Amino acid sequence: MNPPDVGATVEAEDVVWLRLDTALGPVARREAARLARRVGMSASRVAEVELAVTEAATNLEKHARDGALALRVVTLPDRAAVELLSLDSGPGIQDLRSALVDGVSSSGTLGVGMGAIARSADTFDVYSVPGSGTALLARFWSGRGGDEAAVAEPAVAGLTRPISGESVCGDGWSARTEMREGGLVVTAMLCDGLGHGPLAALASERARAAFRANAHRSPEEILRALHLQLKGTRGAAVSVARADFSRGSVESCGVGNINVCVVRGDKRHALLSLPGIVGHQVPRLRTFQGQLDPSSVLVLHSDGLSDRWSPADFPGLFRRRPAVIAGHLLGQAGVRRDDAGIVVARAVAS
Ligand SMILES: [Mn+2]
Repeated sequence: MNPPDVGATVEAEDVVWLRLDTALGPVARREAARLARRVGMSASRVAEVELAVTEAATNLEKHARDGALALRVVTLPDRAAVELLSLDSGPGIQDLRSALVDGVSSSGTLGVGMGAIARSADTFDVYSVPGSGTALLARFWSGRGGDEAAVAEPAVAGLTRPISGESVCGDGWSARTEMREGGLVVTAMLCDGLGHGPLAALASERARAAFRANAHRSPEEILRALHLQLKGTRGAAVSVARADFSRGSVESCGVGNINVCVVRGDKRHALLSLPGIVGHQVPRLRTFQGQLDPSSVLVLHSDGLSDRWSPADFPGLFRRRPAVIAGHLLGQAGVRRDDAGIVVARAVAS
């Protein structure tokens, strides 16, 4: 089955980030209910989402050293979901299997209540490294009802988080997935607007609009269009990468400091970008090529994530869902002193 985002421009609206503090439970519950109602869920489904999010919040409060919940609406052409990510930096879950069975979890593990979240979510996934941290994904589609396509996994996921103290994020992303000659092709754009706050966010918003209008072109042509559209803004670092999973090729065109890489096995292969500021001054553009295999993962991230991560630090992570990979990397490598943005794509077997 094709991923459900084929033929669609994939974006997610602003993420509500809730840091671990004393009022996490009630605030998370309220935000979850607001988003669930917005996508048209029934009252009973809203209640289930509220309950699951409250469980996740309680888990963080009781057991995590540091962490946050991210809540947002994810939209496909014909449906929408509320998505929850719970990200923490430890201590990790020693025994995931028993954590998922209610009543079996020993007290003092993060897993208490996780079984309830798993049962009510349409998609549930948890990745945990004992000693370092956990990423939990729960997705609740509106209009659920045994529809297999409704629970299939999108091939691409992006996530942004504003610098501490800001509510808007200057990093923005957009992606388009399509089938070409039977193979999955993902085109992804990540934009880091200079500085932070509303003016940086405006540059990213322009970049997203220009991407939507030009996503069928080559990465280099897309970047050229973005450069024109960002004139008069603060400017930005931008990369556009296209991964063709059946041909085994990736091409990338970028200006400024966006990290683009392909993870294959335990290795990370970087694709270069050029110096400059999109919207102000760009050099003669160049496209860089790389190789993919069907299980490779394409990652784009801004300098709001440390560059010093290695796939070997996260055993098994790059075989997980794109949203889990994006969430865990941002949670583990993200910095608080800058806007952070990441986009992850892989050809998920579904
Ligand atoms: Mn930045």
